[in-house]
Amino acid sequence: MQIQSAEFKCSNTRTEKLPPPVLPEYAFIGRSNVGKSSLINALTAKKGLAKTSQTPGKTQLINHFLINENWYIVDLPGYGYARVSQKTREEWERFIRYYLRNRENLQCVFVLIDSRIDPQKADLDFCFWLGENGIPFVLAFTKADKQSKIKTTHAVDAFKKALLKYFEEIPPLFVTSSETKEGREEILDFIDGVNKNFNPPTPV
Ligand SMILES: Nc1nc2c(ncn2[C@@H]2O[C@H](COP(=O)(O)OP(=O)(O)OP(=O)(O)O)[C@@H](O)[C@H]2O)c(=O)[nH]1
Ligand SMILES: [Mg+2]
Repeated sequence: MQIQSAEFKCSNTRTEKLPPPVLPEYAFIGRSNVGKSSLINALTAKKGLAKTSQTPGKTQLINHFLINENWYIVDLPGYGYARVSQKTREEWERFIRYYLRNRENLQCVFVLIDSRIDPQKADLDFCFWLGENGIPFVLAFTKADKQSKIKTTHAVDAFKKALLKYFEEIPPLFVTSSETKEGREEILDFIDGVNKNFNPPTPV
């Protein structure tokens, strides 16, 4: 898929104010600083589209980006960010989980995993929660440019192994780098395929 246009649409802290659910939507989520906003910028080839930062916890809202005027990417706040109050963290969590369970045009969640680290409980728990709730997801391993291919392969295999303790099948997975654009074409092709099967909700 070619990207013709990518524009910021809106930021929200309330699910009632989200855009009408008439276009296919893909949410990007993962631990703080994993590279969600950077991957969104790499996919859309628009550097400053989603705000990135070396300081974890940069994205604190649900941000909608309209791509090619016919689908949405959603940048979500990172989970497991320790430097906000317990109360704030719980509020984010509730809001994000509510959004993920109820958003009718949500086609698939991209769970981003840092390819440089061992399987983390927070990531596995989140995948299990998605599975339990029947929310389709894929995995995107980030920052692959920061280490050798063999190390990335080991990290991916370790994560798959951990998932297979609970799941019978491994969801589609992508190895990515926002620096080298590795994985970009594959992700865009995947989204293109899903978009083609999207049926907008019938108006009541
Ligand atoms: N080398 C390299 N650095 C990356 C890559 N992706 C992200 N980074 C860096 O990692 C840091 C965090 O990236 P963000 O995209 O802001 O991460 P995020 O997941 O959106 O973070 P929060 O919004 O705070 O949860 C930034 O310094 C990025 O430049 C990558 O693929 N390769
Ligand atoms: Mg971010």
